[in-house]
Amino acid sequence: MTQSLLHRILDYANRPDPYPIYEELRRTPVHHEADGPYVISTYYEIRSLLHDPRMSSDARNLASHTSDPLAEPGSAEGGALPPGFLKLDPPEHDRLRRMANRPFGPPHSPRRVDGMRPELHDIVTGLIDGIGDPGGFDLVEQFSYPFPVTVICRLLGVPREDEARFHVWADTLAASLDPDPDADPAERGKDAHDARMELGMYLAGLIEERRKHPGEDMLSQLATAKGGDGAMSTMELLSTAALLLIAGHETTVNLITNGMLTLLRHPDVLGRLREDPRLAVPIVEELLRFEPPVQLVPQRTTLADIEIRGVTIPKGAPVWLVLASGNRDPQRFEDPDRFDPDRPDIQHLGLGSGVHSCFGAPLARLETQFALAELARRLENPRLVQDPPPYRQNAVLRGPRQLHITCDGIRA
Ligand code: PIM
Repeated sequence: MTQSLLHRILDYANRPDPYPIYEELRRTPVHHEADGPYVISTYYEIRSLLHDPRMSSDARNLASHTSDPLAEPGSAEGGALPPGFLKLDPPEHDRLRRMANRPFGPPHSPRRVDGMRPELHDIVTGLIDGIGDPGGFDLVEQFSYPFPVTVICRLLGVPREDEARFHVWADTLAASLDPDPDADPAERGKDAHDARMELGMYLAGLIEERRKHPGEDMLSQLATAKGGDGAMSTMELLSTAALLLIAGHETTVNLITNGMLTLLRHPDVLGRLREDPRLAVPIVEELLRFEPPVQLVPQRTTLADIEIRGVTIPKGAPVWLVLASGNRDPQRFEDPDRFDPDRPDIQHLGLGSGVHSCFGAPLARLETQFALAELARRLENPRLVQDPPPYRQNAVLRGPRQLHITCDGIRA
């Protein structure tokens, strides 16, 4: 039996290279299979819907939760945390995002991310120094995972030692985004619900401590803030903290690993980066186009009937926006399947666009620029041991589970 395009996207066998499937998908820019989501795969249509106020990110606006295999039945109700601002619409989204931004970015905290440069440098140096055997190591375990996790813990004020606990919850929540058509949705919903509950209780304890003894960290600042928007309620604070912790955890790891994999497949670019670390800036942008860590945005729905490319998406229908496909659309990018950091224009969709455009983008960019520039400089003659590497199950948050590298040594 021929598999539907949706099943092929979700089929683990296609994880190393989903791009030929996206190419097929783009022949029908608004693709709809019976009872399934409307899948948008072309650049201009995705961008237009990302900016369309008739689109909602709030699962409570879905006409039917069951018709979308990605819907999380447990997430919006039933005692767990309410949705974070990623899954809310204006005006609630805007208020929470503005409040979260106060201790994170301009105009109130213009130095926050940039001020982390010395810390990022120290963490990267420590991790590369700690690579035991340069003759054979797993980059994910030794570097790509611990780096962003250490950074988000420091930024939020979450003890790094608790990582083993929240790692399990973060993984369960990331897995709940992965629409395994054979899995029992009730079971998955329950797992995600339980993980959110436990993460919420863990963060509640932490926030209580930070309220009593505030530090310089973001949790302390969020817990004690009284800006123009007032204070966050305890539940808002918990769901914002959970969102930032998980987002800082499950995405940059893949951007860094996809980045090193791509550079090892393009040794000319890796060599140029070694000579000139400033090239890390366009390299990271081209990576966000070429191998984005969030392949598709699965949690949108329509607040009204929306006509696009001659198809009417009915109100309340689930919509998937396949960012990684839009990024390879030949109508937008010349020779889209070529990795080319010298492109004069790399206006990718890798960090989204519109009101939900990635909140953590400045940090994700800086972390990945640092990581790749230092790996390029310090690893002597690095090579891939296995190509393609083994991937994580997840089709939405896509990246290698391990990246085995061998090199001749580590430079000082
Ligand atoms: N996580 C962190 N930044 C963005 C995400 C995300 C976006 C869409 C779906 C799943 C995760």
